[in-house]
Amino acid sequence: MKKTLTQKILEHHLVSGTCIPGREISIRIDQTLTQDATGTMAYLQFESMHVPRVKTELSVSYVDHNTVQIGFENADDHRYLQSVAEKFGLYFSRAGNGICHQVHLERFGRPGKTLIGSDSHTPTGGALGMIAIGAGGLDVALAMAGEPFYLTCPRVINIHLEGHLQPWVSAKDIILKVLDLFGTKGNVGSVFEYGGPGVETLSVPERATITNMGAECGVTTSIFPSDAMTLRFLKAQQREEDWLEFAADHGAQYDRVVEIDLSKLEPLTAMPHSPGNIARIRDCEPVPIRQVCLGSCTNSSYKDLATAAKILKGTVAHPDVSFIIAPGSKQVLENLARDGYLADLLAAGARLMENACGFCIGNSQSPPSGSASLRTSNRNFFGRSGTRDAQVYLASPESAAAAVLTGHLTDPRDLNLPYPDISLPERFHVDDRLIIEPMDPESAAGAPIYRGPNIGPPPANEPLPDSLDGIVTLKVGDHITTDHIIPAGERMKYRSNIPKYAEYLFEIVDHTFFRRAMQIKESGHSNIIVAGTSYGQGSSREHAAICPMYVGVKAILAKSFERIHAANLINFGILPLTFLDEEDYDRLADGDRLLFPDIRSSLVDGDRVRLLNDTGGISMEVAFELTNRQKKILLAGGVLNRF
Ligand code: MIC
Ligand code: SF4
Repeated sequence: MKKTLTQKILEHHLVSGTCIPGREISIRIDQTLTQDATGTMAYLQFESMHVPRVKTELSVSYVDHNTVQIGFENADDHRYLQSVAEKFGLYFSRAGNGICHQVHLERFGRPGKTLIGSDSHTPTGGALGMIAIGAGGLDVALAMAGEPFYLTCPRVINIHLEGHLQPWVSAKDIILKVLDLFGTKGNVGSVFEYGGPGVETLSVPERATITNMGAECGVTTSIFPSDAMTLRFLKAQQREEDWLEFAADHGAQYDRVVEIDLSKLEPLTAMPHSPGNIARIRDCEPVPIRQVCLGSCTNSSYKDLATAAKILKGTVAHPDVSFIIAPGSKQVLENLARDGYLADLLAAGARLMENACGFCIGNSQSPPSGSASLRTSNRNFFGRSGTRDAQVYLASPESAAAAVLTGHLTDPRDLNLPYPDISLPERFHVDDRLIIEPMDPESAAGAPIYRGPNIGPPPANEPLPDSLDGIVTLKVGDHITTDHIIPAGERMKYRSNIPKYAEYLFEIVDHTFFRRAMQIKESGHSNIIVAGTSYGQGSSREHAAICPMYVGVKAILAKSFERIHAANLINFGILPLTFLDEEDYDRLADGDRLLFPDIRSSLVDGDRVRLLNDTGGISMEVAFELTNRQKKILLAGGVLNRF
């Protein structure tokens, strides 16, 4: 049988199950990555598994999210992470070396391998022809302990690229077009596999912009074939020995084929407040832009920044625009500096940030109140920038440079400048001295682990009780993102301190949530959250499950869930329940008392459970969409209990 690239890699790594779309399978994981904001918890969980050394081919711990050090918390976390990496056999990428996805692409990713990472943009690695999936930290900890990774065998959608991009249109516009076609929901359980003659016109970093933002569509991952372009990239990284040709068989069957003619694309933007809210820049109002941010883990490669540098050479940013740059890695920054592009950017007024997540996660550089910010990053959710009433637009580096010059949303073709052709270096200047290698097993045995006061214990849960007596602590609508559930930004330094971090649960939705939830818990009731569609979209942040668990949330009743978040809820023993009849959502209100008389036995025996709304005097049936393995985890009160 002719196979897709996805099938080939999955089947090669299959541990259990059959690769039939919709069925649960488990696969062997070759590589893992973590970043500091999810990593501390992942390693605390790994430690509690008592495995002396990681069992993967390669595991890397990155520090890129919480790099601003006001107070001791982040510094404590970094020190803990470094000591854990050295001891348990991981590579450690120090703060300053760059953002996990960009660095992993440059230095570690390999065609044909499997990678899971505790960050939702891990699929960036798919640009190298690997299966790279975002997961919760606990799943990554299990993979490091040698356990397989469970997923729903995906449907494979072929995105067939024809033609080639016109000047001023770039990779960002391709993925914005994909977002326009597929939207941000309804794609759970699919993989986007790119093919067609347009593929060979795209370099690996351009492919990475596309695979990175596939996460915004909610797909399991995105993947490109490994071809001559991949070899070229690996050669430039001085690691051509890692290359392997990998492609789908001719005539492979896809669940769906969607064609995009690259020659017809135009500069696009994702308007506030969703990456799926796509328009042609030409059709938009010329909104005044007060801030332009170039970089993050999307569009932060050498070519992205060099292109902007060439457009801006000899000019200076519009007086109303604050122009921020955050290169994806130290390698990008060093090469830009060596080739003169950095000087051009600085001369144009660029404010150089660390090679870290920074502005993307609202950790710094929040825009002025009520203003619009144009960013090349991947998310523009409400409140994420750190300024609640800011409007964030997402666009390409070309469009970003245009806004730097004009001070408003501008189609870069209207600049009437020659299009800057950037030739990529044959070989990048590569210096890996900010990556610390693991210790040899003998020295590692006696090596200490540093635990400053910000490092708490991993949180614990009890097994599922026979019945639940709960209160609806909060009822929310559709598209609740993990940014709504537990904010990042300045709160993120409490990632390794759950009791403190939990105080900020649902802060931007209802700041009284934490107090109410704790009162309900203390009164002996469970907390229950009622939600609309796509609950938990947006990130792999398992704190969006751990913190609710800590305050006593036992179930979420929603119209639908996002993949990574549903897996995280199960991992931490919170029941993800879906309405059988969506109209039942309207029959529940804040403060209602809900009784699930036989929750444990219903879970053991079937796919449904009856609940009584004691306040409204009605009852209804809701569904578990769970495998037997997931049921066992829930009965135990989470994966750690079961492990
Ligand atoms: C994000 O982009 O929202 C993050 C911060 O990278 C998250 C991970 C986290 O919250 O630590 C993600 O995308 O998974
Ligand atoms: Fe970091 Fe932003 Fe990328 Fe998340 S999306 S990994 S916060 S740069």
